[in-house]
Amino acid sequence: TLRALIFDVDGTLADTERDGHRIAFNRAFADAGLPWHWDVAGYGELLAVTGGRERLLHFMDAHVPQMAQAEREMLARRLHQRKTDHYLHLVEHGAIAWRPGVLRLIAQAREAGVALAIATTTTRANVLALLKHAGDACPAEAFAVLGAAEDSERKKPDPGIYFHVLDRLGLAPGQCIAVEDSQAGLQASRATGIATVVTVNDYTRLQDFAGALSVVSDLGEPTVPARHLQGLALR
Ligand code: XBP
Ligand code: MG
Repeated sequence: TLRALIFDVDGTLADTERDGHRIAFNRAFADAGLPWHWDVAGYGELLAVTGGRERLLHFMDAHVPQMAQAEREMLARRLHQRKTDHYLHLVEHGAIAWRPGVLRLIAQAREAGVALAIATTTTRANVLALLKHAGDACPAEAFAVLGAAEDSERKKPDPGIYFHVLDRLGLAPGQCIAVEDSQAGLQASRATGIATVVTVNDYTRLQDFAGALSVVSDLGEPTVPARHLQGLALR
């Protein structure tokens, strides 16, 4: 039986990348007087590298190859901190839209006594800010486990964060369903054996989702009375 739903954050709970992380990176670059600008399409390619700081280092490898390694890492850390400040500001000011159906599914799971968890590559502070902005619809306390960047040495597609969350839930993979939006996320969850629903977005819809339980355009809204849907989704 289903005991827990484990949600990815970026791209799954909310469309955080294009209007959130990307903008925040660009603001951090501008603050530092750097001529870098990540446009919407280019950022899609950079998303192949998971982790904001890692993504930035990857970009810097190509754009400032002459910079010494230690200096490059220091600059990346500084820019990423600044980027996080900007991201938190954007979230707090409502720049980020929650994806369709997410809050409904969360409410249904809570009603049905199915535990909720988070398994993300981004930081705990970013997740808490996002949840805080959702207000009563999705309080942080609704999640039995909140697994974030701080909880796994490696980022997705490494399954570390999912192993951490399973361990903290005290559940087996077969008792959970994961919800992810990307190939890297799916690879991470599948490596632990958790059945995974993929809810695609503009950045991920052409990726390879072999092994997914199902691939959907979004988590949608019920077109039948909620009581029927609840039986279907959570049996
Ligand atoms: C997606 C990511 C994150 C974000 C940026 O995370 O790869 O790194 O793009 O956030 P998710 P940070 O697992 O939630 O899909 O800058 O905090 O890394
Ligand atoms: Mg994601």
